[in-house]
Amino acid sequence: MHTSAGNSAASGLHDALDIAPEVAAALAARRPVVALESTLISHGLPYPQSVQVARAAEAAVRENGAIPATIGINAGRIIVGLDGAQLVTLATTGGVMKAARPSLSLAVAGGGWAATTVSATMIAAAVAGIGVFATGGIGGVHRGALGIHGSSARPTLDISSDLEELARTPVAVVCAGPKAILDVPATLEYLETRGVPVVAVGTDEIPGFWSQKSGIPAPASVQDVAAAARLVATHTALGLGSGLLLCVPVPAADEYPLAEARAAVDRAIADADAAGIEGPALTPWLLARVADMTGGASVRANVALIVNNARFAGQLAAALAGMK
Ligand code: PSU
Ligand code: MN
Repeated sequence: MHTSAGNSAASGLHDALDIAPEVAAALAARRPVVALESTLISHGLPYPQSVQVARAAEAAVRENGAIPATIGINAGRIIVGLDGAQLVTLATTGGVMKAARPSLSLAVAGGGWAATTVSATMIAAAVAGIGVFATGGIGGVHRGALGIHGSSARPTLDISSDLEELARTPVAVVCAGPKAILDVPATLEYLETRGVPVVAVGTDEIPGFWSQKSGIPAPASVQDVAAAARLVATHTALGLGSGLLLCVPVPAADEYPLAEARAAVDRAIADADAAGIEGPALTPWLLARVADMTGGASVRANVALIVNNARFAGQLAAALAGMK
């Protein structure tokens, strides 16, 4: 429906999408589809793990009965359903832009390659008609965003646009919790204020991203994928307009232990403060620093949690399609 003036924004976005034929066919037939993001490929993980995880996440979605649609930007088009060669290009090309809501128009106008963060991926997924999306860990309130931290002399106010997007765009986002580099309690408070349900799956703690646990109670929990599907269907039926955050713990065998992760994060943040790293560069910088300090152990956990989230999202999309 692109007829009324009120839909002109969605219509403009829709006209910028190139939806892959397989994805378009699945959406037209109301078969399950899962959106996947591309910033974790281009900025979040080293090569070759970046390409491996992109492929493994798509395979996990398929194995659970849904069609994957990895989203990225090239030549002024928002591509919904990148092909294998495009995934490799995103992982191996220098200077790929990181596109979030504030930089989406810059990325489209720029004409080159850009990867989409959680916020930009949600925007494209919603306009394409995809209701389920899997990522690794969402962005959130950075430590030091709200007060003096480390060597920074002022609050940075660095709060990911992922949180605002969750408040305004109706997509169910599957993650392994907010990234452990963040102020997780402040991130949860922000999401509560902005009306976003945050729901842990099969646990009463917020999953700790690389670790199963965070030591922080979850605002709400569901037992399994069937209960998650009922909740997402209800949230959608109520028409509240917001997204919903489902937090699935990394499998026990693949986790990077919480105590070690905390120590590594504290050191990485001190290093980032000393080096003056800020803005969109901060999250990729911290992830890379922790990967170095842990000898790749954090990367192994990161890959595993992304694939596990894709698996869960595939099951969730399939369960939702079965309810219609
Ligand atoms: N999950 C990961 N690795 C990542 C990301 C998610 O396992 O790199 C990306 C997502 O694209 C998310 C972004 O939106 O990190 C957050 O960046 P920022 O803190 O600058 O908003
Ligand atoms: Mn930021």
